[in-house]
Amino acid sequence: RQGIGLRKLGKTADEFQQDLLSNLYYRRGTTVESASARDAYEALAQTVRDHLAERRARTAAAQFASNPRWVYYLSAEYLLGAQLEQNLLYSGTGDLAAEAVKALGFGLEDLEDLDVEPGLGNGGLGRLAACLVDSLATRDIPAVGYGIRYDLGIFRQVITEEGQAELPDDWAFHGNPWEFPAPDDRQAVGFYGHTEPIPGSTTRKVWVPGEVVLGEPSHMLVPGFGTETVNIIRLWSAKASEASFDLSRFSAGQYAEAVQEAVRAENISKVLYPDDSTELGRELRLKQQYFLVSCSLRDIVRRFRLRNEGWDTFADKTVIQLNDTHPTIAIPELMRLLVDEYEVEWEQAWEITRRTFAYTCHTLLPEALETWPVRMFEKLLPRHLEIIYLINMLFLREVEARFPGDHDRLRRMSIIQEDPERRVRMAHLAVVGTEAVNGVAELHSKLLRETVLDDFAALWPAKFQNVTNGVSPRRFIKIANPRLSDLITEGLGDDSWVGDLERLAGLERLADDASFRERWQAIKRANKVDLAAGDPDSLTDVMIKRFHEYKRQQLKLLHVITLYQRIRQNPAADWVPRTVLFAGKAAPAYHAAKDIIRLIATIAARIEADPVVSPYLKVVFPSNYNVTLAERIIPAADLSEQISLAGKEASGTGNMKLALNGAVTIGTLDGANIEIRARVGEDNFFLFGLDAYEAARARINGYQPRHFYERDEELRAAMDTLTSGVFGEVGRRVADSLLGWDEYLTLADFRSYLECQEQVEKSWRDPARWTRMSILNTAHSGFFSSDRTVADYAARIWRVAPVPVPRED
Ligand code: 26Q
Repeated sequence: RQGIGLRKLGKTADEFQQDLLSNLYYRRGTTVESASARDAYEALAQTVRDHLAERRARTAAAQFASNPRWVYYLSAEYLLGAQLEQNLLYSGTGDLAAEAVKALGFGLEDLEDLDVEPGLGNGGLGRLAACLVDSLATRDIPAVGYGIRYDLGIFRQVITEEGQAELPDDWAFHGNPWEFPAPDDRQAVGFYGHTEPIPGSTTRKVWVPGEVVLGEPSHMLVPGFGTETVNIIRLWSAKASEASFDLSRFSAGQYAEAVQEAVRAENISKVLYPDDSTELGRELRLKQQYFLVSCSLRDIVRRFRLRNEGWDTFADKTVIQLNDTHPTIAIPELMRLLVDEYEVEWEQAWEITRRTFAYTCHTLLPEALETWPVRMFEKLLPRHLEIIYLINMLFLREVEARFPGDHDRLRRMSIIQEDPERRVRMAHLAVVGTEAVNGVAELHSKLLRETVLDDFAALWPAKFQNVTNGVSPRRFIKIANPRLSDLITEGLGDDSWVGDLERLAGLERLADDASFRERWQAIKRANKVDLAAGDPDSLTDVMIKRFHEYKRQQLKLLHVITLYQRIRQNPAADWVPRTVLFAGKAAPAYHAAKDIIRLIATIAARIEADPVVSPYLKVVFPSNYNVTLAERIIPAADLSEQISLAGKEASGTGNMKLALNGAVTIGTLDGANIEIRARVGEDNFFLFGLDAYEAARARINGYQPRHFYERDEELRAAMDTLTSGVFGEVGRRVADSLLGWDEYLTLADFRSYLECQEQVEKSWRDPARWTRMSILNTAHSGFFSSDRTVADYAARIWRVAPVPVPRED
């Protein structure tokens, strides 16, 4: 097959134009004269996709030839964001494209509006997966991300009189131009059924599944920035097998029954669970998890076997990173494949498995640690339960040998929880079956070792690591904030900072340059004008994240109510005008979180209608927060609200995106806030509230929210307003929950927060000072690039090196 040359893709404006035109005619069957915006969009997407596909082909060849250790990232969620702009940037075809579509009578922006974001994730964890695969490709690391191709992504949020309502997100309605179907690589996944012993073997078993579902992969291209590498994420879609269509029932006119089994099978990848903490004990969720795991592991094993190497090299050629416990069944599944299907001895299989996996934990909330009822496991995955029991027995033997007679320790550490019902503890399985366990920020990793996983840290101290999260500088500055990007490039002399974010430190010297500061400030203002959320000269105060009580949107609301009351009492004073912007979704079944959304809408309307207060205070709630909206809000933010109760937010990544774009943080000593503050400097960060140890102690010492209510007049006034019912029943419910128990110590931190906000206003009144703080935040946030995060994983956990892809000749 040698000597066959590829027709080169257009590299000049004329050639690119030609390619675009070909796609318009031959793929869309449309003429230039009759092309709609959608025709133009589809033709452009095809043209850009071809550029990436060509690189992809070279990448696959180069990576296969180097026979590296592969990184496989397993994640139930990928929150990728819109693809067109990123792909234009990464393929270097942005300018060509702008010119070419202009000739068709369209602007690039019009076409970008048609580019739908695949919302295949809930929030932080899914977005982190997207940033990490971006940086893996940027660092030339051979990697595949595995996930689920949900037909319906995270729901579309609409705000009504009753608060949040949810609509289905049929993201691929118009088709998805960025996807490459690979039906030949489909896999069969078993569920239910029973196991049978194999005569003469104590460890091997035959699993006879009761149901078989097909997994069909398609991939999305993941280009690296400033490199030739194009990796992929492989997303599995559930398909009923032919046999599940009941032709005899159909012939008998029982149409619904005829397809019942097929519908059941295909429901597995129908919809993303819209919950970002717990969705207790749903069988379909466990099915999704096993579906992802089984398809992906068979694909990984298939790829390994292409080389005909012995199993003893499997872990040298494979590392599988588990994005939280959601894909943890991969541990017993690999054991099952090795022991039952490939007849590897249990001890060798266990060694391979442990050396292959690593686990990232993303929480500290005890209720967010996944457990599954043993009964459910037994029914759905009978063979996996047997394997888990065996793993647990051998593990507890190890514990017993180290801590003889310590029965309480055995009970605490067991993979099986006994009371009040028998459940499988996925985090314990993940720690036992992996070589490395990491938290996602310094404090988080430390608290993991000291609290939820303390027994495991005592047994295996070397297993526990920290890898602080990071974000993609391409998506969250270069693309989201073009004005600031251009100024940074000018200030630093070149644009190498986009792929080497620590270079932002060079901006430090410009923080004292008055003309640079003025340009910086003018850009913030222009971004606010674009966002059109409020007066561009007001302090734009943003809290953008999922709604959860621990994140404490309630605390921000108490601040708003207090400002409202202060302004009413003294309308003539010199108030700092503020626009408070909230955005985020609540899990549909999380009523307390939805109450808070409704309360925000109520208070926003009340302020809007008040002529005394509205000149100084505005509350806005743009609906349907997603990656695309984040890219518009973040560049316009002055103040970044990171006010979770210390010890609850594992890391946060929105905090990094905002700091990078020159928003100043007001925050607690929680998650990555601590590391942000250490880097940007105490003077450029507004700190308030209890620390994690003080918070834990307060709870132990019998914390009483009423104590704070009684001693703080303004707090009492704000709470009484809620209780009075002027903001409706929701106001009452929120107040009752705070006064009754206040799980997240909102009232305890209220005064400290308000005083800190006064410091914010003092700084804001001095624009030179504020702008200096803003510049220094950007200058010292280079550490929070996901390129650095990936470099950390590569060096300390994966032990992998880059495989550069040669340029096209
Ligand atoms: C689990 C079982 C059943 C149904 C849903 C889930 C589920 C789904 C999503 C549980 C958790 C999630 C997502 C969690 C998440 O986004 N965590 C965030 O991860 C970020 C990246 O590390 C951190 O920055 C945040 O601090 C953390 O909250």
